[in-house]
Amino acid sequence: MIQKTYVMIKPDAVARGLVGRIVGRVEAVGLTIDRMELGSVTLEQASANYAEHQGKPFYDGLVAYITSGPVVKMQISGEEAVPVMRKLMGATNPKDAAPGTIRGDFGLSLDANIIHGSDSPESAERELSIFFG
Ligand code: IDP
Ligand code: MG
Repeated sequence: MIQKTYVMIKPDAVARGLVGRIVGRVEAVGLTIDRMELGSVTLEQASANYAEHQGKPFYDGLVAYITSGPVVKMQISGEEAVPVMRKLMGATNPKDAAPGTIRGDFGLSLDANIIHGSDSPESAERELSIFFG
């Protein structure tokens, strides 16, 4: 089934000059970039995107980090785009992410883990509206 997903290259990856290599991997698996924008994340967008994590010990740090510098926001579509993107990203903690995945190859730590991707078609719809209206 053709799906849409929200993908965001996080501030550490933009600062480290990894945007081109990450976008190249998305294109290489045949997904389509419908929309792509460099910009910052507002506090409102960060708290809406990470609402499920409110109250957890890492929440404040996560919001501070994602609003700390420019990110690349993308709408990506294609066959099974949500799980395909999650597989391409790798496990949340770069230490557990397999080599060949984006987090496995570029991630430095659990908080600076390079990339965000929606975890379901329902999350994708919610996140795309948070970031693209
Ligand atoms: P996901 O990004 O793979 O979907 P989530 O569990 O939804 O992972 O967590 C959202 C983000 O919060 C992660 O990408 C990571 O940057 C951060 N995070 C998750 N768990 C922890 C933690 O235990 N400590 C610090 N940061 C965390
Ligand atoms: Mg998540």
